[in-house]
Amino acid sequence: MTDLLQDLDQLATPRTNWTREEAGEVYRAPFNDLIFAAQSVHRKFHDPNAVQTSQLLSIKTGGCAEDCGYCNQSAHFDTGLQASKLMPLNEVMQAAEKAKAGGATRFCMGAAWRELKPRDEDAICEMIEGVKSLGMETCVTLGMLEDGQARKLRQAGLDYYNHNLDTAPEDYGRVISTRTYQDRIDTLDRVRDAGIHVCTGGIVGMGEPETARIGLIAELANMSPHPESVPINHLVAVKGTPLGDSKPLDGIDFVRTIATARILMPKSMVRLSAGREGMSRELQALCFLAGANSIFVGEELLTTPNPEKHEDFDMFGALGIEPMKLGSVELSPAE
Ligand code: SAM
Ligand code: DTB
Ligand code: SF4
Repeated sequence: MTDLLQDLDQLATPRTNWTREEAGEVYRAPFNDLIFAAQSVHRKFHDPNAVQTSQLLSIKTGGCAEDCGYCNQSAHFDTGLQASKLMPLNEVMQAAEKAKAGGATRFCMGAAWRELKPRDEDAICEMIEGVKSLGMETCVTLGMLEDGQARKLRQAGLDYYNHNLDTAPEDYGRVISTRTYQDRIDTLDRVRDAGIHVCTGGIVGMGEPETARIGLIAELANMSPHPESVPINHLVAVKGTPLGDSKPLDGIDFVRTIATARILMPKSMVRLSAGREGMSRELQALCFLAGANSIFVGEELLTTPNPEKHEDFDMFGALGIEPMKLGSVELSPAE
């Protein structure tokens, strides 16, 4: 067993100084050692049989100015996706009420924007206030934020802001050219400074080298404090996007990515995010064993399919997993 995985008490002490070598040592450890360590660390901070459920809604679809190579909402690629205007408040509220009735505890509203424009701020704040009034946790993902905007969203009742690093810095230029890695970090700093919980993660299965998956997790784990919420997406490959022909990542490598995230960020919620539609129940079960403790529920992510609710509840039943209830997740920093 690698030395790093030996001392479980030490491993469970959050650190923000992970070297790439150490992160790689964890990722590449013998699979059984890795999973044992990840599950042991997981049990120190989380209920091993409880999974949090978030539901997404695309409040503004398509026509985006950015060129993210994985995304069917970019105006740079022809994927046949129909673009839409910002959704009216009453439709957002209907979707949020339905999500709450279905058991989701967090409602995450996503817009295909490069950045939040001042003209849309009030409409977004009304959506946040509305969802918050239902007693759900609120999350939005709206692209880059300027100084002051994060504070305004916080005042409206925003609990989480999602803004992903997507991949390791050295792999980033292959995927996106219209905004920099530093732009993303700057937005995350503004979110953190405004007292909003940070939700940031990335995408694997984009044809990246193993070192990029390790590098992504190390970058996330070296944020201080750790992000409260870490979505690990498997690419949903969409025809017409530059990455649309990517070969799916081997399942064992996907589980290694989740386990490494759990070990390097012991207290964070690790979300098994996009791409579950293409995964067996057995692969998802391994992800939960490796420390994933959150999923997106509902038959659609933003624009692509997600497993049906009954499939997820059947899976939870088979595994003896309880969905977390509203109010059971503490809103405190992860580190
Ligand atoms: N436009 C905003 C932005 O990119 O910051 C917010 C919405 S964007 C769809 C949110 C995140 O979804 C992206 O950062 C990316 O990590 C993830 N995502 C987008 N398309 C995806 C796909 N096809 N497969 C997996 N994840 C995807
Ligand atoms: C995240 O990390 N994954 C979600 C959420 N944050 C916004 C988005 C997944 C999008 C998958 C492709 C789609 O459905 O459009
Ligand atoms: Fe636009 Fe977000 Fe898609 Fe990038 S990921 S193209 S910013 S919607």
